[in-house]
Amino acid sequence: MGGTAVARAVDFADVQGLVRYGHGRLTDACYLLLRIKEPRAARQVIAAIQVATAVEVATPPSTAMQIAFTAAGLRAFGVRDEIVAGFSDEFISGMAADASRSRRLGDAGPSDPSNWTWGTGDREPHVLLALFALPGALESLRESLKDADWSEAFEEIACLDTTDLHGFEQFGFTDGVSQPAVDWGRIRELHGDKPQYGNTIGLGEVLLGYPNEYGRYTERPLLDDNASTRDLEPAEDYEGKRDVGRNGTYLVMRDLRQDVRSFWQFLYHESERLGMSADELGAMLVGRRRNGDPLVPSAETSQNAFTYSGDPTGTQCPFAAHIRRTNPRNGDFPSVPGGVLATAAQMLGFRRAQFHDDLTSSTRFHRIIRRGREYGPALSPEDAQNPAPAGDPPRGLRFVCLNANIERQFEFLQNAWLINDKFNGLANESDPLLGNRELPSGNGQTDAFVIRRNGGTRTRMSSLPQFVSVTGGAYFFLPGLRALRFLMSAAAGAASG
Ligand code: N7H
Repeated sequence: MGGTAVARAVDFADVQGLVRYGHGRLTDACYLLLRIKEPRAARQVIAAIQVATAVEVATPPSTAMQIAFTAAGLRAFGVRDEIVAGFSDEFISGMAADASRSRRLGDAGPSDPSNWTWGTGDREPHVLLALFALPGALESLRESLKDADWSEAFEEIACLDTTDLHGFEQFGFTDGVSQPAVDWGRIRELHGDKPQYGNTIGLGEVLLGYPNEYGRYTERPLLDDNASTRDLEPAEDYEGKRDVGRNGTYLVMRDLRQDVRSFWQFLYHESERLGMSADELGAMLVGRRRNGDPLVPSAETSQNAFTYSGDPTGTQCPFAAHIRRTNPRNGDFPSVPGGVLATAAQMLGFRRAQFHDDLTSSTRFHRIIRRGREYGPALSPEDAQNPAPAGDPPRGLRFVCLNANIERQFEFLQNAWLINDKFNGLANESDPLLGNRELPSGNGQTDAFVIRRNGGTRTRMSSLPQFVSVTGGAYFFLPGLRALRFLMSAAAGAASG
């Protein structure tokens, strides 16, 4: 560190709106995936785009646009290698370019990148332009972009449409209940070594250029302070450096196709065998009922004020349930038996396992902000009983999440919590919604789901079908507005680093 860090307040005018707001009112949305044909024309188009900021306004706008770039996209714009090299390794190598990363993400079998409709080879996007609008206003927003320079600037790989399912996702469950609260005011003390569970995360878990939950600054490109970099914000942690990352975040996008018919057909069939309703069994797979209520008691005023500490045996909410995997909540549970060393081992993920322990590590280091949207026509559980007609349209989730450290947040969650068949001391179970049904090596099944009941009885289901497959994906950098202008300027190609 080149000096003492001086904390500065967040300039919301420099943060893209999507980080602070999900644009929920703007129910119509689409994602344009673009490749650059001509960098000069592309820069001009982007300079004319009014990127929505995180500033709170009295009258919310009727449309919003956000922009993000892959590492290949930054290079295609001519951004110098030294600058691109300052971003994280995962971002630079991309989601699908490396077989070992694909294996870690579980992108195998039907989800293998070779089957994706976008995200690899010449279908790897350079630019993501996310458009949001009030009902009926999306088409004119799209058209407004397409002036003479547009077709010179870009090749459009895909326009990913979305569907407003009024707060539900395609399997029929309430969506968007739990999000971490971001410490925008920077009032929280950040200590990597103190176990604590809470829903608030440090700003540096989302935005680059601020301290994260370890109290450290995440790596990002820092440039010498000179005339060409003067418009960038100064780095807080290095005197004399300007910060390309400040107020930016990584945006992870995964196109997830959901087989709603096989999901409900499985639930109806199995629930009858087990003497419960399909809704009850579905709630066990998710960890919440369809109305969003969690399976463990929560405060009356909130569907999100709970931990799993009152359910150490997984009899209320199965250990493998989707929301218990994706946010185990007890990871920081302060009273790990065995004192300080055992607590530290627990936090680091070394402590082997009683059933009720979170085998993993501290939850607060692995939170993400979810900003996805559904696509395809809705299908009710009743209609899902019918076989698919010819030409049944695809449906699913355009999963989007924001985080400052892709490896420690999204990738950890996907690998250690979602697809890991030993999560929480389980065996042969992966995430019941999203997990693959066999190990990436092909040597073993991960298609089980176990329900534990009071008194120690267990009901084991096997042969869970694969309900979700990946059809595309990429890692993007969603810059702050100053950094956006800088990256699009000639200076990013010529400035000294
Ligand atoms: Fe998940 N689903 O419909 O069942 N998810 N998710 N997810 N998910 C959540 O809180 C779903 C996916 C998380 O804090 C709910 O919004 C489906 C990926 C996290 O308690 C429901 C797909 C990843 C949470 C679903 C899908 C995550 C969460 C409960 C794919 C990360 C918050 C409602 C098609 C890599 C957990 C809510 C918490 C909640 C569903 C994907 C993560 C209903 C269908 C890929 C962190």
